Amino acid sequence: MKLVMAIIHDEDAFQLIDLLSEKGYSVTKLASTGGFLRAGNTTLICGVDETQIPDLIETIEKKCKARKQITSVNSAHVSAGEGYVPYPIEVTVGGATIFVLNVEEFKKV
Ligand code: 2BA
Repeated sequence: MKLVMAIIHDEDAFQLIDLLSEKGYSVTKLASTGGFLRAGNTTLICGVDETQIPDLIETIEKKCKARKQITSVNSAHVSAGEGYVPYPIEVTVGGATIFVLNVEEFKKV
């Protein structure tokens, strides 16, 4: 058995969960926060048989779009005595960041 963790955009979450449920996958949605943007995102966890991994990843790819987001970083201007001056940068987020982990044991009691 494998555990798939997919970090996705909040806006893609419910459409993807609907499609995964239609296909018979069990899925858990966690509210998460990206360390870089400090913005909310969604982490889905899904325990599946190894043979289901290609279909699961294809389904995630189908529903999760890449998006451009603007964030600000601080630039030091110490010599000018101005402290830190924030300036905007554009980053591409997603479609999805996917981890596939081995599951040692799976039980429902
Ligand atoms: P965030 O950490 O908020 O990152 C959002 C986007 O910012 C990233 O998109 C990437 O384009 C950019 N980014 C992240 N760290 C950066 C850095 N140190 N310098 C410059 N740009 C940086 P994605 O790569 O698509 O990641 C989307 C979200 O997936 C991340 O949100 C994070 O929550 C998660 N993630 C991505 N890679 C991960 C990893 N290796 N381990 C754990 N979580 C990860």
